[in-house]
Amino acid sequence: MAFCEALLNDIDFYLVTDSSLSKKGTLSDVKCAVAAGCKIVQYREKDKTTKEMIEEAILIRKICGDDAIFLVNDRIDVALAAGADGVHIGQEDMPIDSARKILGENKIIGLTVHDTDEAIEAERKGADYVGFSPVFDTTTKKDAGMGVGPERIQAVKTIIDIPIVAIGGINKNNCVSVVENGADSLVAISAIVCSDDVRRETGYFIETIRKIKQNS
Ligand code: 3NM
Repeated sequence: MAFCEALLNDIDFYLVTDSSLSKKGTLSDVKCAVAAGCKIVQYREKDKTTKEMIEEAILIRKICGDDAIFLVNDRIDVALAAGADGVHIGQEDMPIDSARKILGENKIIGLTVHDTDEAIEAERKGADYVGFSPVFDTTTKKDAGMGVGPERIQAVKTIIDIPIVAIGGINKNNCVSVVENGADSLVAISAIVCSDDVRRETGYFIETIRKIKQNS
């Protein structure tokens, strides 16, 4: 957990996998992103069996090694079976206190929040970071709802101390506004996994985010 704590406070770009959109496959995407310096990877898989997920998650665990935090979306069973560093859960998934009981104190739990009330509650219940969503309109998650705009991140930033990871419709054209409004890190699924060169695109996001943070 020590390495996770250090990394969690120092993340720029956050990779979330999506095999349904990926051009070169999830394992290739993870390898390229980690090679580019991505420090956190979330395995998000909706189309595979539990067995397939565990097999793939074990491979991702190996790729991440000690270079990147490895989290599993929603599936605590898969996270434990693969030796992941934690999970990312949504408001409709297992409640955070139940997830904590199963995972123990040493694992990371990230929770998706949509407003300041949910963010306060997430921190109070022991989330290690929040995913704030959806910042912009997205077609990647059909039920995400309409984007609320990057300015909303500011309000969340002022009331919680844990890191904020922004998600939803983020791309190269709008990522600057997301960081300028207070996001510690951001996810861009389609902008990364649909590209021909995941390593190059990941590097672009990391460099852009770092520059803004250095100048702020
Ligand atoms: N969760 P893209 S939006 C996985 O609003 C996910 O909670 C969201 O994909 C939420 O970067 C989303 O391609 C998809 O817009 C984000």
